[in-house]
Parts: sequence; C-alpha cells; structure tokens
Amino acid sequence: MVVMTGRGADFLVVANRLPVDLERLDDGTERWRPSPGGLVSALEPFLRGRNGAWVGWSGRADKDLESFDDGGLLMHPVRLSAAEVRDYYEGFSNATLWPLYHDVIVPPVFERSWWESYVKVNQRFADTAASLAAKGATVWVQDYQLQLVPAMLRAQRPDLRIGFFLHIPFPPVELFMQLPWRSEVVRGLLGADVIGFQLPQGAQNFLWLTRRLLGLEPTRAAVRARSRPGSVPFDGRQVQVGAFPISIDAASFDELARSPETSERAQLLRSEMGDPHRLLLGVDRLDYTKGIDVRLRALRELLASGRVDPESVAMVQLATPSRERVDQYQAMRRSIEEQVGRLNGEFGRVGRPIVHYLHQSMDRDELVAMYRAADVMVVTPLRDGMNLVCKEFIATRRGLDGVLVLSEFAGAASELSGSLLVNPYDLDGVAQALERALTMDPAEERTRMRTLHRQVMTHDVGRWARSFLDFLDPDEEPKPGDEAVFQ
Ligand code: GDG
Repeated sequence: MVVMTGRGADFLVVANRLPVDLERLDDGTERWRPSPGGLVSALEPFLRGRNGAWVGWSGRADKDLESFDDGGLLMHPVRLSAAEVRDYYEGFSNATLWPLYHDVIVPPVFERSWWESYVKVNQRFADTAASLAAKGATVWVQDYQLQLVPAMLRAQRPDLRIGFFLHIPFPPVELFMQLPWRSEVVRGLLGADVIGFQLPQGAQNFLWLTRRLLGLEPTRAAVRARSRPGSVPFDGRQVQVGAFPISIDAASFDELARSPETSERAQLLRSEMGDPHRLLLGVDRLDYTKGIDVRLRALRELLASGRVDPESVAMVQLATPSRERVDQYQAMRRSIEEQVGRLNGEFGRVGRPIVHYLHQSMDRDELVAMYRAADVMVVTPLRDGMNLVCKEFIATRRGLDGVLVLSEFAGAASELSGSLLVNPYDLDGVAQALERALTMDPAEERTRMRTLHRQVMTHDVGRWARSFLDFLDPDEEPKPGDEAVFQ
C-alpha cells in the first residue's frame, strides 16, 4: 500500500514498465538503474516540474518493491505475480492484442483466462494511480497493455484529466471485431478525455468502432485540424480523438553522433568488417512485425542474381532479444537465424561473412556508432506503429549522407517522404529499392537526406509530448466550426 505524503502527484504517467530497471549486483544486492528511453526524456520536464509520479511494473515477477523518489519524481512499482506475467503480459498483451493490432501477421490467441488477468491487472494499475493522484491531477496512460485503465480510473476519480496514447497501430474495424472483448476495450479507452493514436487512420478506425459497437455518434474535425480527427460524445463528456506521431530525442542522437569517439568507433567497425564499399544496417527488436526476413530475402535475391557483388557489401542486423517466452517469437528466431546462415554459407568467405547478425542488446553509444557506420538503413516492418529506429538513423546524418529504405507500413512513412518507400510484401520491389540505395549517387542522397533530416530535427519527442498535453489541458475548448459529421 502506498503512503503518500502531502497532497499527491499533479502529473502521473501510467505505463506497463517503469523507466528504471532493477539490477542485481555481484554481491547479491539490487539497485535501480535508469533505463533511458525517448518517452522518459520527453516527459521528464513535465514530471519533475510538476510533482510527478510514474506507475509501472519493475520487470520482475513476484517482487514487492517500495516506491521511491528519483530526483523529484516518484517511482511507484506495481506488483505482478508470475501467473500474471504469463497471462496478462505474455498472453493477452503480447499473444492476443499485439498480433491483432498488427494486421494479424500471426493468428491472435483468444483465451478467457488471459482476458481475466488483463482486467485484474488493469484494475490494479488504475487503483494505484487513483491513490497517488492529487485532486484535479493529469494522468497519462500509455499503450495497449493498459486500455481499460482510463475507464477504471474515471470510475473512482472523475476529477482527473485522463489521457491515453497508443504506441502501436489501431487496427481496421474488421480485424478489431474479432476480439471477443471488443466492446469492453472500446469502453475502457473512452474513459479518457483525449485518446491519441500515431496516425489519423488509427483514430478514424477507433471512431468508426464507437459507432459500430456502441451506437455512438462521432464527429470529425475539419481537415485543417490535422492532429484531431474528431471527437465522440460519451457519458456526458466529449472525448477527443487525435493523431500524435511520436518521435525521438533528436538533439541527443545528433550530439552523440558528432562526438569524435563515435566517428572513430564507426570507422573501426567498418574496417573490422573488411571495409565494404556499402554497409547495410537493420536494427530491430526480434519481432515478427519487423520484417527482418523480408530484407534478408531481398538481399539474397540480389546476390544470387549477380546484381550485387558479395565483395562490395556487408550487412549488420542487430536483433535485440524480445518476448522470448512467447511461442511465435521462438519459431521466428529459428527461421531468421537459418536465413542468415544460408546467406553467409552461400555468399560469404572465410573471415568475410555477408551478414553480421547480433542477437543481443547494445549500449547506446555503440548503437549510434553503428548508425554512423552504415550507408543504407533498412527498415521493412510488415506493420509498425511508428518506428523510431529510422528517425534515430536520420538524426545521426548531419552530413546528409546515407539512404533510408522504409516500409510503407511503418507509421513513420507518412512523414519521411525522402526515403525509398517499399511494400514489404513485394519482394521484387524491396530488392529493387535495396539495389537503388546501394548505387544511389551522392547528389540524390543529399537531396533526400536533407528533407528527412529537417523533418526529424524539427519534430522531436518533446514537441510530441507538448502537443498531446496541450490537448489534455482543461482550458482547451473545441473551436467552433471545427467539427463536421463523421460518416
Ligand atoms: C513501439 C512500437 C513505436 C533497439 N535495440 C537496441 C535499442 N533499441 C531501441 C531503438 C529504438 C527502440 O529500441 C525501438 O523502437 P521502435 O519504435 O523501433 O519499436 P518498438 O520497440 O516496437 O516500439 C513502435 C514505439 O513503440 C514508440 O511509440 O515507434 O512502432 O512498436 O529506440 O534504438 N537500443 C539500445 N540497444 C539496442 O540493442 N540502446
């Protein structure tokens, strides 16, 4: 149970994970270690400046942990049992919602006991936030693991301003309709005052569903209000629904990329790989949505047909371990590793593999050196809410060199028009784009990268957070004339 001193937090973030990891030291003791990410650095100014709190799971099962103050920000761990990690997290979140929201690339599993656990855990997060929030506080709930929290929180604390942001795509109506608990999820989200999606399409899909499932009457904002596709009256309130494309802490990537240590490391990496003429790079969590196999197949085609000389290229594929206990992830890992082995077996030679495959996580300095070392960044997800990796690569290209090959089905595609856009289901198209990237002349490279770089440097994660929170501000009134009937 939380003992709050004073009047409670004025601004709370509620997310599946805390922005800190519990680290076990050699002597058997444990301590919290910051796990820096874009979200926490974007929200820090709001959290620390406003008596903030972060509610989230520590990442370890069956652990009772005290809340603690981290430089003016209250970290509040939520306990999950091992069974809840299995059912709420690995089950409902990652084997039901994740595939359902990503175009059912693999079949979602619908399992009643997982849903029950999801409800129970969402209730626990909501109860915790309710007990920590000061009167009239702002609470920002994050992502698909916690879609029931907004309504559960409102039921207890109607005085709060509640925002929700979905980091992954919100699926088309026909797919969402498969979910046996579809109305409950939509009602859960409608507890918020503002529901944010990465893209206008996700917001539109959601508005359609409120009509189809609950018989509500959504309205759509005029086209000029781009970030606000509309709103829907529910329970005596007007719920705002909009698109807020997330971004990265661009300045920090730029700064790190420009350091002499990074340049030196980048050069060393290239020479360790035998100084290939062109270096391709992929950086992903090892996830079936990321289309790692797509780019490996396309590269294989180019090598097999002789369009690309194996002596002139190398590729680094960093595949960070992820969700290793979920079945589909184990099968996918085997298949990708088989493909890498085959490519190297057929086209590599001793001391000179084509694909340098790393199944591990890398520290940020090394990751940025990788971005700097690469000539062509390959981002080919079958579906991705946004994809931050491509924005990070761009932020490291102050010199305007480098080419981005990007899937049309990443949210980022709508902003990054200077990239070579590909349909990841079209193998020939991906192979052609890779070939074009590998042979692009420097003038075209610069022109394209100039547009990309400008976009990323001026639309950073701080701007994203401010635009969402401006919306959530209680003074914000819908502007007359903005709305038209949504049909
Ligand atoms: C979800 C949505 C949306 C990866 N490996 C290492 C490492 N990373 C970092 C990258 C990047 C992040 O992880 C991955 O972000 P993505 O956006 O690419 O993908 P998801 O994890 O699927 O994120 C996605 C995002 O939420 C935000 O809303 O864009 O669509 O699926 O920052 O750099 N970082 C380090 N070492 C690694 O080995 N240090």
